[in-house]
Amino acid sequence: MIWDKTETFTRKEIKQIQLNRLKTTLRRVYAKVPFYKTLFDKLNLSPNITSLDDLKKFPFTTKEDLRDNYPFKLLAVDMKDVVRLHASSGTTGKPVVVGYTKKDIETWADLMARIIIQAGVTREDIAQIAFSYGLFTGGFGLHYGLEKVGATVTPTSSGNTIKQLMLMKDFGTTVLVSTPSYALHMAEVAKKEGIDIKKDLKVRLGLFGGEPCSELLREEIEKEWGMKATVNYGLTEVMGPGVAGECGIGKGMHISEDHFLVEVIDPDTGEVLPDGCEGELVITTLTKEAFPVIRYRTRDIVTLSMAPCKCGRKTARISAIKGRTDDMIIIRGVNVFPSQIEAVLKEIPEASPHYQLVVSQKSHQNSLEVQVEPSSNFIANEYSINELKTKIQKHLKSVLSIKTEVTILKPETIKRTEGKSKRIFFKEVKHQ
Ligand code: DLL
Repeated sequence: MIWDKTETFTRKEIKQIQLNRLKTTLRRVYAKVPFYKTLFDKLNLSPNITSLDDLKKFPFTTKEDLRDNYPFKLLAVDMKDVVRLHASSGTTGKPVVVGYTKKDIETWADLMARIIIQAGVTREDIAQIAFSYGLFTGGFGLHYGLEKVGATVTPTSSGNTIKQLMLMKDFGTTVLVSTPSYALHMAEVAKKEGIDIKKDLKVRLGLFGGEPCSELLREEIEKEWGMKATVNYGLTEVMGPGVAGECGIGKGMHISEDHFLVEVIDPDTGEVLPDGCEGELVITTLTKEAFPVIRYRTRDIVTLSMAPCKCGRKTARISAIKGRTDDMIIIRGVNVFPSQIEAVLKEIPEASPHYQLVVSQKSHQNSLEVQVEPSSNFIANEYSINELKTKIQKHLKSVLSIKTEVTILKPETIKRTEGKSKRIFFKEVKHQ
């Protein structure tokens, strides 16, 4: 089912809507947000554009710009029209604060409904939302969309896993909403509690997001839960969840292009790349009232495809997020993304999706240690552990062209999380 007919519009029709909305957005930010007025004036840019191509002339907005204007300086409406504030999950310093008008919240619900419907949710479903409800946008965003499509919502929020499982059983939950890593953690806890999730629970579908979901993680979740796992994407700065999501038929995540204009750029030069090239996703909001952003650099690495999908939608699709530009680690001159490590681990049946990366700086050079737990059916002894270590090391070398340390950890050594998982750790090593 398709929620909104604009999802099936031709490229020409989509572009026309984008152009009209972009013209309005640029004029609005110029008139209402001093940050953009100053920036455009400095660069001698008129907000009155004539084609979508003109957007390329405009500067990017970065996370630093958002932080510098903390908390409310980028709002394009009066505070009395702001009905909600959310903030991004920055671990250090001030967070990025975003505002929503009443209409923004309605748009959010509608865009979430598109994603929820395309993932396969119906009015018959009982959906448990195990995202936190708070400054994080995950809980509220999914909540609005699920209610809008008429599903029954259980807003359990994150944490208290045993209770989550009890409610799932008692309520007959059919849809799980969480980060993919939390879904896997729930499956582990269920096993310990003697719950057979495939038999005792009715969960048939997962809506996962907020962090990368590698194919290894997806397969493991689907195997453990006996469910279909779908992924959706978004970020606080442009709305929260609801930017893009999978339809379960074609590859990649459909973007609501009538609300978000996307570009893919070379993160080093800022040059706009042709479709199909890997680069950083840049988003311009086209309908946000309270907090519009122009050419926002997401730091997420994707490829973009304009090919129509078998599901009937003609909107552009982004690939799974390959990584973030700020998650990229450089090991002896080679760029390494966690997703590359995950792709290697997926090829090795004895490895589990539970891994972390430890980067140490030795003799002015970074070295990388991949710590990984074995899969649940792995029989550990000195010989098998060494063999697995060598196997992973060899695979990594062939993909990354660098030598890595590999450590096979005991099961359940890596900290499980109820929200987003942290994969990369830095270790200071004194220079010898
Ligand atoms: O994570 C919004 C969200 C909540 C999306 C729930 C989907 C579901 P932030 O906390 O601002 O917002 O974090 C945004 O998380 O730039 C990506 O790096 C990452 N991210 C979000 N969804 C995905 C995904 C929410 N499906 C940042 N795959 C983004 C990979 C994702 N990374």
